[in-house]
Amino acid sequence: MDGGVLSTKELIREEARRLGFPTVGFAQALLPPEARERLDAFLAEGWHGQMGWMEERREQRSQPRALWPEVVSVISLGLDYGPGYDPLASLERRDRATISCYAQGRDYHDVVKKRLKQLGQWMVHRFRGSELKVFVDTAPVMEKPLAQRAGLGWQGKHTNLVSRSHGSWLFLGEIYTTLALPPDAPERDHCGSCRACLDACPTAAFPAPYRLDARRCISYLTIEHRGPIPEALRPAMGNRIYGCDDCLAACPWNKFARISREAQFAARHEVAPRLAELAALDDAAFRARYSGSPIKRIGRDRFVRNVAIAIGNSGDASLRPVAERLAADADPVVAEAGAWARGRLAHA
Ligand code: B12
Ligand code: SF4
Ligand code: SF4
Repeated sequence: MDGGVLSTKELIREEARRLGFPTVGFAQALLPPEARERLDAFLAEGWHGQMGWMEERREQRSQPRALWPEVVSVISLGLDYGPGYDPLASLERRDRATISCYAQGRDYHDVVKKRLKQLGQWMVHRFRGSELKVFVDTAPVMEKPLAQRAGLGWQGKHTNLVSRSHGSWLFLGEIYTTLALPPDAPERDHCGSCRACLDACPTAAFPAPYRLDARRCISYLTIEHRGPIPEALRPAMGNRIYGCDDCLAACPWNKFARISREAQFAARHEVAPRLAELAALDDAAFRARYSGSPIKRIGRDRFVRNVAIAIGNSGDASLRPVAERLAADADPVVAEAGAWARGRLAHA
């Protein structure tokens, strides 16, 4: 590689760090055929549940050049969100809600996208004639395999990217660029014989290591799944009302993770609010409370459906009147969950 190309890469890394991305890596815009095969297998099993959008644009998802033929290199960027508290501590406080630590602060989509755009503008200005596109989460991009190839970490047995310096607490974003940048060394798997994440899952959502049946995952059930949640899975949800951190928190590599310095990810409300308080939210109050948070996306009805299930799991007789009120909710899915909770609390 000539010095000019190397310095381009180092300049980008430096600017990315200045913008607050602690980890940055470079890869060719190519994914191996396994990425496509594994995506096909996941979809063929139906493990994506109601996430029908995963079936669309498979070609683009599994091959960067199918999404954008001009792309030459992929820059993977990670922003850490290590919590400054034990994310599982609230699981025992049964009159309270457990909300995933990724969703306690400002929506990472907005925070990461804004930074990616700033970096992109800087690159377009600095490297005239180059073009780029920025992505975080929602585009048809396989972010984890790309980040592994760029050396940010490896896909652990819980399927998420684990970093030696940030553990499991890392959001991912990418810049697809027409610049030819020398790739970094891919990270290798450091899971070894560990299986802590697999054993920690409350709903047994891993049919095998590295493979997730999303339909059983509490993150999917509370965020993506519309309509009533299958009854058999409700008891294991406990008081988790938005996302789930159990498999991530179990990972021994988190001991190297620092607490995130990102002020925007700091909790904006009480970390574990009272279920009774959340059950009382109407549409306007829900929107006001969760404006700018990822939670807003699921809407009041899906959110209160999840709260009703947590109430049913609370074993707390003082929440019976709350369950009673939810059973009469105008939304039929909330009402069904409320009636289920009322039944569960009848003998509490
Ligand atoms: C769909 C989706 C979900 C779904 C499905 C999750 C999943 N694992 O597929 C649901 C709603 C359940 C979900 C949950 C969560 N998600 Co999500 N999700 C995504 C999304 C949009 C696509 C992921 C995808 O392509 N899945 C399809 C499957 C086929 O791909 P895969 O998981 O990579 O599967 C691989 C393995 O199965 C592996 N494999 C299969 N067999 C074998 C065998 C061996 C030996 C090996 C080595 C590998 C292997 O190969 C496959 C391809 O790489 C990405 C964003 C994106 N665009 O990439 C975010 C993303 C993965 N989610 C993210 C987060 C933070 C979460 C949660 C932690 C949120 C929470 N706290 O509630 C949970 C974690 C649950 C979990 N254990 O995965 C982050 C993860 C960041 C990171 N460090 O990895 C991402 C990258 C978003 C982002 N931009 O930051 N998510
Ligand atoms: S997020 Fe929770 S439910 Fe989903 S796989 Fe991990 S531990 Fe299991
Ligand atoms: S908990 Fe263990 S098996 Fe799971 S991702 Fe971390 S190191 Fe790998």
